[in-house]
Amino acid sequence: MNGKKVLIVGIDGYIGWSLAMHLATRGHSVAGIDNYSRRRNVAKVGSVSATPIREMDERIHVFNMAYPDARGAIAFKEGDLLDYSFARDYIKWFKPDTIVHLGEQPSAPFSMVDREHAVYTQHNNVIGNLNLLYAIKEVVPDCHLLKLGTMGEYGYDTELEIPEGFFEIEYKGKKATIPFPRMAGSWYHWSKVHDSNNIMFACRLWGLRSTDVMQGIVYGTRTKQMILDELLTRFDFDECFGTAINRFCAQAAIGHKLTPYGKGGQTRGYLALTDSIQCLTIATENPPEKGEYRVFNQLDTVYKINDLAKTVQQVAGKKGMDVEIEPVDNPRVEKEEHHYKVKAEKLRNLGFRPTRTLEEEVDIMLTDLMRFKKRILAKKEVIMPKPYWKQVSQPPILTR
Ligand code: USQ
Repeated sequence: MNGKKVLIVGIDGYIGWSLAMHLATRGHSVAGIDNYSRRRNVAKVGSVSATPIREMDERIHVFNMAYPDARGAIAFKEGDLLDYSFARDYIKWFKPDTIVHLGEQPSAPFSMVDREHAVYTQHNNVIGNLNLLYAIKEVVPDCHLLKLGTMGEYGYDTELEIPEGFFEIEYKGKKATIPFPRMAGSWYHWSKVHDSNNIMFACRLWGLRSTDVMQGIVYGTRTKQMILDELLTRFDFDECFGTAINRFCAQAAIGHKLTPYGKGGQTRGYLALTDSIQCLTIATENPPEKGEYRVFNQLDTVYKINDLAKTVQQVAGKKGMDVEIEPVDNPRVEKEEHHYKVKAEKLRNLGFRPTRTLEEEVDIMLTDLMRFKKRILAKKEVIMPKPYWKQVSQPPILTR
């Protein structure tokens, strides 16, 4: 396999660092940028990564020692996509074949705190992505933009099976293939919809090539490259930046009751961190044609929140941990029971095979998190949710 030059925007994040190590050990040359906003925003909500994480230069140093064959394969520069000349000049210097864009504010609850958080999220995400599109057009027009979107762009309020981006309809006797409707449920999720529209337009306008990844919720503490604690990726468990399974495992590790919100019938697609990295690697190594805008639905299995809580409880029980489940009032405006069916074939057709079961991964996570119990306990007040969404919004009334 010929090594590619891959620029990772958001290399300091949960997926960014995991992907950088994986690509580097597969013979790719990786450069990353990050503005460290994830670290700052998690600190702003009073939390910290459960896994202790080093500064990027130190992480790269430890990686070079641990993987001598890939020594020097990861470069890093601190900087912000909102600074256009920084982004353009770095891309001009590195000349990537692929840019993996993971550098966005990723939390739905954080975007719902108040007007400032909503504006920050959409400005950061939409303008950052637009800058990237312009930089690609100006400097590396053949480069593949692999952009992290979210399954949440489609929303969770449709009886239809969700296709991969586009679907065929018949309307007033005529057939057409059009983008599947987007019905996002937070300012954050809408920022991803706006990105998708902008990317689709840029591909049409300038002939760029892009893969827009509609990813489900990722869980896990590690990938196989994380052979030393110094190489672990971050792991969030607070209300804003921690996601469902990760939060339940952190809660179990400290003996906190698991917190399904409301009726717990919320249904989402999930995949393990190691499988997310597998999918992003497959997309990197199988780029789209010039001018092509393609959409991948990236998930392994669909679960209801209550079933996830029960699974974590059962796996913890087998490890001798006594874990209770206590539903809490739902802080969000969302459906608590709904139909959910998704098509996710394109990545499987390119070779994606999920590598482990939910139970196996939860077992690994609990073992890891027990070692960092003190760090989670020290911040346990960030676990219970606050009713931001309902203070500022009413359940949506749609005129049909
Ligand atoms: N939930 C609980 N209890 C908890 C935490 C969450 O019941 O303690 C519920 C939420 O109410 C929601 C579901 O679990 O119904 C998922 O919430 P989440 O926080 O795990 O995920 P979400 O807010 O949807 O966002 C996360 C990532 C985001 C990514 C998205 C993928 O933060 O970056 O885009 O997952 S997806 O959900 O498929 O859109």
